Amino acid sequence: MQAQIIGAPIQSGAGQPGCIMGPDALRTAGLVAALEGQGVTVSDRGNLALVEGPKVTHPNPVLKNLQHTADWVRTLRGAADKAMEETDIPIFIGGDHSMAAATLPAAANRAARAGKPLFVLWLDAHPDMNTLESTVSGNLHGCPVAYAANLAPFPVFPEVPNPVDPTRITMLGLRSVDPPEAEAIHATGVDAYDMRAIDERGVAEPLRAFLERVAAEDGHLHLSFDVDFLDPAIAPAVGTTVPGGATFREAHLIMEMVHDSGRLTSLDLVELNPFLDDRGRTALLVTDLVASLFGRRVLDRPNRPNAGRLAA
Ligand code: Z70
Ligand code: MN
Ligand code: MN
Ligand code: MN
Repeated sequence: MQAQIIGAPIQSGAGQPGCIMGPDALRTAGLVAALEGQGVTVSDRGNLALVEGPKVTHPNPVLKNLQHTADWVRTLRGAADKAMEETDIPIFIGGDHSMAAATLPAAANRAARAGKPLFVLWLDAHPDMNTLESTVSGNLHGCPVAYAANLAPFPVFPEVPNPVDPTRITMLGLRSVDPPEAEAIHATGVDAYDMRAIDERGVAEPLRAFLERVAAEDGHLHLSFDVDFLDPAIAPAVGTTVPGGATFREAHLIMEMVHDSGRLTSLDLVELNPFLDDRGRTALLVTDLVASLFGRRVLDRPNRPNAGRLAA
């Protein structure tokens, strides 16, 4: 299996700086070795350089870094559409979650070309379903799902020829949802599990049902992993920590189950803010999760590439 790594050092969609360092922190933590350790042939394409695009404006004055983020989304969209053509599994390392405004449409384009439905597994404390009108913070990383699913006009971003079907999105880990986002989840039929649902049902049951749907429809599967899905006690390197997140064991189990499904076709690793990390432990944890996602099993753990490095 081949994978490309595409670094997207974009931080203008988040509320505070630091995600610009995310791709390099993931490489420093051993991401390439973790993948190669699972037999993946990796081509690391380095970090993208921003290409400035057409001038964009929007009447909502609360929107932050609109031009810069729109330029990044356009730049990454081009690279993502290309990577989707070139490799089995593009791995987009960020960078804040506004990246998904490029990677989701690119994944949907590839699925459409293949004549398959696209499924999205969204692991995040947040649904990121605000529109350019509904956002209160003005941070564009809170908007990519609404854009990619074409829930509202986003004239500042490129056209979305193949909108993501909201009923084929499963969200796990939600615990910070704005009222318009909750409304959008219900109105569109996104399959969403907040932490209460996970406490009551665990992650395995809803995830198994989702993966069975993907298999039954012979779909593509894009996994978008926001580091704030994890509990801040184990993953402190995120700009907005939300208590009560996924545990180490829940996260690894999800990765193992997705691996075993054999369905993964593209991946985002987003919102890592190394400026806020503690001796690299969050970057190392994400790298470790990626190893599970690509097939490392519990009994292989003594051989894991990052065992005992940096983190105590
Ligand atoms: C809130 C907003 C958000 C992080 C996504 C939060 C958005 N719904 N924050 N990821 N870290 O600002 O729209
Ligand atoms: Mn997010
Ligand atoms: Mn989030
Ligand atoms: Mn494998």
